[in-house]
Amino acid sequence: MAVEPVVYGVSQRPPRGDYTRADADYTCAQNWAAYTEADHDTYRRLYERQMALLPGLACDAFIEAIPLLGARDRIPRFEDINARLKLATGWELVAVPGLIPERPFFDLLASRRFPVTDWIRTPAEFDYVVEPDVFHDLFGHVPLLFNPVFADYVQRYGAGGLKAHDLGAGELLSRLYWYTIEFGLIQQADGLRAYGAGILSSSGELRHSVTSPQPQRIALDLLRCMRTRYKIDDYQATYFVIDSFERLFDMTAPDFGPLYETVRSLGDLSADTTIASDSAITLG
Ligand code: HBI
Ligand code: FE
Repeated sequence: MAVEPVVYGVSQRPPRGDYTRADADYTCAQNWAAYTEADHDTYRRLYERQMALLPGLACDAFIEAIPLLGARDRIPRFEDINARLKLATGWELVAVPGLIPERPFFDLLASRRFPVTDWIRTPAEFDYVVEPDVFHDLFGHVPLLFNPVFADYVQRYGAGGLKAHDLGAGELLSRLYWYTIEFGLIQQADGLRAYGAGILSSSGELRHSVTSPQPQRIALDLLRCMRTRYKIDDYQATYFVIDSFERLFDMTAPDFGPLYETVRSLGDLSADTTIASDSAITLG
């Protein structure tokens, strides 16, 4: 059964992936043989460039886990990573043709299956690709799935997403995903570091998010985060900072139902707004 592709963000641009090869749950097989030498070379060059940027900017847990991705000079086989990942945290990677609708996405996360887009950007998109490709998903998201506490947070996020979807609060919960799993910062003893996949897989935003005086950085507060709209095609104006994955996991223990009501009553905030209750995190 062919599934309907999903359109991401504000534009009605047709998605990149071939959704005709996806099952009803939107997963497909990673057609590793279909990758060209140019595809593998693009992965190798992206990997080498990003690895050189990590020291002093990426969080320790990410740097420790990166070698677990295995192949550095070609696109890894998801099954090779799964052999290690399942043992570490019970997660497994599943291939998808690209972005998928909220409900199947949350369904996969809730069952510890992480959807990894299986196509890679063209050489012309080396510096920026609009939709997440296999490099964004593998390099950005997968290493921290080897961290037990973070892996539990992502699973709990998925379970919460299913409830949010049924409450019509998917957009509010997607802000939490955006400002933690995609663009989150963490305060380490030796300074501010990135843990969000969107930052860790970006050649420009990694240094910007951790060192630029331009964006604001505020301590993660669930209510504040869920009120805050985000931008999908520019560096973030606001980064939310946690002090540990344990605190992030603990914060998401309560039922979010009442929180959604409060968010709705207080109204949304634009991505670059500052409010009096913000706990600002300063650089250095
Ligand atoms: N689909 N494949 C894929 N990857 C994502 O990260 C993703 C998605 N669909 C929706 C989505 N993310 C976000 O809107 C979530 O917050 C729901
Ligand atoms: Fe992502």
